[in-house]
Amino acid sequence: MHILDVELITVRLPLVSPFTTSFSTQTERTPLLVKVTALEDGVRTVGWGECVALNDPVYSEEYLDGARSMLESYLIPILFAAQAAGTDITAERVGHVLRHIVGHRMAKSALEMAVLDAQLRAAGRSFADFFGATVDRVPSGVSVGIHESTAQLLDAVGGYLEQGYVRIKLKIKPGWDIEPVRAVRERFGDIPLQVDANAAYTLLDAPLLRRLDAFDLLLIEQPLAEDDLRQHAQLATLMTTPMCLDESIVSAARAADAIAWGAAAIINIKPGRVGGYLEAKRIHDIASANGVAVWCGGMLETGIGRAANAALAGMPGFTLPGDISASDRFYREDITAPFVLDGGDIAIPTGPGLGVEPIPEVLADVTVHTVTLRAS
Ligand code: OSB
Ligand code: MG
Repeated sequence: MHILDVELITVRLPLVSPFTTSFSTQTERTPLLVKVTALEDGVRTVGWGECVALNDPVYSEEYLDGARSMLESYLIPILFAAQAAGTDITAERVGHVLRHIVGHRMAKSALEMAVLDAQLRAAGRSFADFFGATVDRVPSGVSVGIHESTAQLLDAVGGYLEQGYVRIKLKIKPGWDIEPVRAVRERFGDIPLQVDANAAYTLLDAPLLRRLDAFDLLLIEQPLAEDDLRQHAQLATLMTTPMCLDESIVSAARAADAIAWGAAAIINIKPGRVGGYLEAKRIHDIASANGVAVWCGGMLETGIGRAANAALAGMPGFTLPGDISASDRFYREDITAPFVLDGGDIAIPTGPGLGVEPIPEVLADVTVHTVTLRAS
């Protein structure tokens, strides 16, 4: 494929309600879209990527302005230079071409995703087909933020259950853990329930965290810091609740280590966090080979990222419901045709590439910044 230009489109979308985690409260989302225009056998093709970096470096070290700068100053010029030197650009080659840039996985992921979309659209092939998805719909879970009171939390959870979400994930932090979990269990009984601490605890909190074992949770996600693989392994021996890692799993190599060391019984796969959909697929394969369940996490994606995540989650190792909720979980109006809940499931798009694209008028309305880089 020959890339003609890459557009970096920053959009701003208000959230339907504030989303609070142990690290921040978000009231809006500012995703960075990557639009690649290319020629495949002389025919024009367009591909879309979505960068999941948050505005601030509070979930990982990446952040919106840094990711945009990285793409603009390094990743896209490096890709153009490789192309000028004779490399036929394919998604499979993007990671290799960018290998000398350390880190910046969310930025790399967005560029690789856009190239993959362009390439699959040109081939008339869907993301689901590319991943080898074995289902046409995926069960939908919802991530429920920290609320100001237990009563408000119970209202929110009740609303999601009424809409048909098949699994509830509660965000927890010190001071908002045992009691909200107990309250949700008492009110809603035996629902599939899990918690996510976003690295808010230390191993010294083990006695407190062990009290969560009483609530028969599906898993506890990332209780300790990103770098604490050994300490997660130790905590796992102290708790019966299965240990799931999110922030810690930044690559297939790290996933292999976490599994070998007993730090992860379950893995949350987020393509942006691990550097792209190809690396995400490798983590799925490693986990499956080791009998470790995976599920697809979320980063409040627009319909662009949501489409790709749904396709990925169609792979057979994704045996737990993901954080792939309907568009209206976060947005009144998505930039693509909305993803909707259907009997607790989200349908995987079937068209070429992502199978969805931004609606031009909607995109124009929410775009706050655009920059275009052209191949020489
Ligand atoms: O830890 O899974 C997380 C959102 C932003 C950053 C980190 C996380 C989350 C979520 C939301 O839990 C998942 C979603 O997109 O529905
Ligand atoms: Mg998480």
